[in-house]
Amino acid sequence: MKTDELINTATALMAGDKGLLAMDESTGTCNKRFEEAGIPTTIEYRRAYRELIVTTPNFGDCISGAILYDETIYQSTKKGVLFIDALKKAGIIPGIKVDEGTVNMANFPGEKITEGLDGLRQRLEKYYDLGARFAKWRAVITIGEDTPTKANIEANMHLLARYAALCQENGIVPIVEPEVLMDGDHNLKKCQKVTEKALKMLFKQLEKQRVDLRGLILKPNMILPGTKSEKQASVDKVAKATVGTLLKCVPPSVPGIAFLSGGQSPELASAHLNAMHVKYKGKLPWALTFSFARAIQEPAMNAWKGLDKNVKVAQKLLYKRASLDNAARRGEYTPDMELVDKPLILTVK
Ligand code: 5MM
Repeated sequence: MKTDELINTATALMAGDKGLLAMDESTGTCNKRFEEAGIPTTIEYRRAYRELIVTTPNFGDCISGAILYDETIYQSTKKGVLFIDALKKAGIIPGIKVDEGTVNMANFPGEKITEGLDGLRQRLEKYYDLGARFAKWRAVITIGEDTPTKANIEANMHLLARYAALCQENGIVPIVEPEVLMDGDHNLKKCQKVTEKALKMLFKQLEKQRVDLRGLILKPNMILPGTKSEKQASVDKVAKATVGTLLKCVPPSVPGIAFLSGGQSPELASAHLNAMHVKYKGKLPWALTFSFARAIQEPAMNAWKGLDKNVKVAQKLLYKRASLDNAARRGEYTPDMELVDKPLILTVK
């Protein structure tokens, strides 16, 4: 195992106040977001949108790593620069989503299982040669009346651990993402209980598969009530429940935790991350940052609308969102920063 390389990559991904950008929407998800924003759902529009992202000026100030998707990793800017090279030039480590999405789990109605282990070793070798230094696999846990079942959690976490072992064999840092979905009317306690079960099972499976925790990053959900829950929780309560759960379940040898946003508004996702840092400054064994997709991209995608004339504004919005998340990681985010119109250069480098 290339232990030093894995540790160095994981450390670089967690550096300073930076975080990760998930830009790994599969074609179906990207098209769905485009439809909502009124953007044509063609391969060229997807390419142009990803070009807008990877050429955002000074994006490397705020973002340490960007997660690409198979379609995107082979694409280039109009000037012919491969996206992966544009990222590297900006000081951003390229990563790649390697799961092949979720399907219904046989015999377990309402539950999903992630596919993608077949041929993964060969795909990882190819992605490494292309320049990817980290990968991502997402498992989905659904809260319902009779779900999640133990069998679903166990099967998903086993797959995550097998994926992580293969990544490490190939010098690629695995991001393990067990996402407990926000869909439903469950309360915060239920989300906490399910997330705890999933994380405990995940680390059990990782140990069984002999995964080196020093060369891995966890991408969990925050602990939140379901989107349809009558009782929403305060920012402080979410921060406390989230960090409390992580402290219970995540060994200190894990170098970093990078949250997904899961459908929270960009503002709320920043506020939650910020509250965790304010409350637990200097008390956490791992780095705590963001790996958002929607909570970074949403304002920019809506402003772009698929038009060249909006590219600059969209890039400013991307930069602004990411730099606000940097501020959150420092525990310095305040909602009034949202009102500043121009992109914020908040980081003191
Ligand atoms: C970008 O969305 C990723 C999943 O895409 P597909 O469903 O199309 O495969 C997803 O894994 C994403 O990286 C994380 O969930 C974080 O995204 P959010 O929007 O929750 O921050």
